[in-house]
Amino acid sequence: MHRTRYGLAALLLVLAGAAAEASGGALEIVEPWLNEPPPGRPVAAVYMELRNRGAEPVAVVGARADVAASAAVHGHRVDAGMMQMYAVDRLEVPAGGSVVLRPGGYHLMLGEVRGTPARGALLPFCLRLDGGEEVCAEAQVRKFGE
Ligand SMILES: [Cu+2]
Repeated sequence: MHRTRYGLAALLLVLAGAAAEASGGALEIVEPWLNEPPPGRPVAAVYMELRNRGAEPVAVVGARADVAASAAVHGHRVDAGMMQMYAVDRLEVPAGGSVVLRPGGYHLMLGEVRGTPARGALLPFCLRLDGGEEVCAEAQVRKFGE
C-alpha cells in the first residue's frame, strides 16, 4: 500500500516536472514538513522552501492534498495587536529566488485532515502554478520541536 502510494507520487512528480519544464517554470519544493498534529486536531500547517530556478517569476495560486479536504496557502499578519491568518491567493516566487514557508509566516494550511498523520509519515500534496501546471512533493511529519 505504502509502496503503491509512493510510486504514484513519484510518477506525479515526474509528470509535474515535465509540465513545469515545458512551460518554462522551474519551481522546486524543498524539504516540506509539518508538525505531528495533536490527536483529533483536523487542521495542519505544512512548511517548506520554494525555490525558483527559472528566469521568470512563478506564482503559486492553489494547492491540494489527498489527505485533506482543503489545502490553501496562508500568511500571518498582526491586525489590531492580534496575530491572524489570511488566505494568500497568489504567492509569487521571484526568478532565481526563493520564498520560505515557516512557522509564524507563510504556510500551506490543510483543512479537515483525515486520520492522525503519524510521525515520520509522508503526506503527498501538490501546488498549482499560475500557468496551470502542478508541482508535487511529500511533506514529512515531524515530532513537535524536532
Ligand atoms: Cu493557516
